[in-house]
Amino acid sequence: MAVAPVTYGASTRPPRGDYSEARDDYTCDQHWEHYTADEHALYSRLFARQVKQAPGQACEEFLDALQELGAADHIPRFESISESLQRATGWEVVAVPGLIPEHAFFSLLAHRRFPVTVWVRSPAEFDYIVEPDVFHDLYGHVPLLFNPVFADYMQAFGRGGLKAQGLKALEYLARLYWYTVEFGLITTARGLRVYGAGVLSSVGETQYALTSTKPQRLAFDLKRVLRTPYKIDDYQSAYFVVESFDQLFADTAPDFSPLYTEVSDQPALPIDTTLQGEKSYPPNAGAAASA
Ligand code: HBI
Ligand code: FE
Repeated sequence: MAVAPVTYGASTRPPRGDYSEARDDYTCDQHWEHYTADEHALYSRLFARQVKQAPGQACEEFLDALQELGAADHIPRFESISESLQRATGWEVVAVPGLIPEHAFFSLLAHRRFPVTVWVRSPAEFDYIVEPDVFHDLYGHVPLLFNPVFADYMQAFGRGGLKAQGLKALEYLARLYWYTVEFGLITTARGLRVYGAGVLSSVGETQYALTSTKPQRLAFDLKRVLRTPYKIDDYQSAYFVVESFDQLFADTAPDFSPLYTEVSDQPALPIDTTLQGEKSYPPNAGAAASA
């Protein structure tokens, strides 16, 4: 199936992956038997490295769900994850060849179907990869789908995406996705923790997001997020911090249409400065955020 370039983040690029077998909804078969021993080993090394740094950095809700991904010594079968995920929150993991067009992506989310890329990054991309591969999607995104509130947020996001397309407001909604689902932080009694998949699945950014003095960490404010562009090929200059997933869900539950109208007339806001009156959070103390 010919696939139009997909805007992912701020740029479009021809999609990577084999779309020839993709169905109309862009899902495909995982073909678990096609993975090589080297691919299982690479996934396993990525998993072992990230899970080692997760305690004290990833949020509790993520840590609680990690074991649901099954054994870490091979790439899991998506249908086995879907069995436990269905029981937990009614979501399922579906295989896709790679990045898929926005409409297909949002439609899957709106039906509690999370698209997971089937291919594995190359060894050369061990530390950094531009597009989501099976590790980023499974390790970064799937555990939080076991959390009922976050699972509801993701479905609402899918529905909101379909609506935003109709309102030509996708670029705003992509910012919300970026600053929450991909790069979101959450404040806890023991300091800041990560919930964003792009940070959780990155070797260096978790530490940077929590302890570096460079980026700013702003209290989540929906309008600020919708007006703040992001960078896709470097660590973030700004992270947004929620107090809870309940707050994230509540703050983004209302209809966005009037907001889109309002922000479309306003200039983008700077990513690397804290504006007058904005609440920001200090970095976690100490190099290794205590567990
Ligand atoms: N496709 N497979 C896949 N995964 C994504 O995260 C994804 C996508 N297509 C579009 C898209 N994300 C963006 O539009 C969202 O990040 C907003
Ligand atoms: Fe992602």
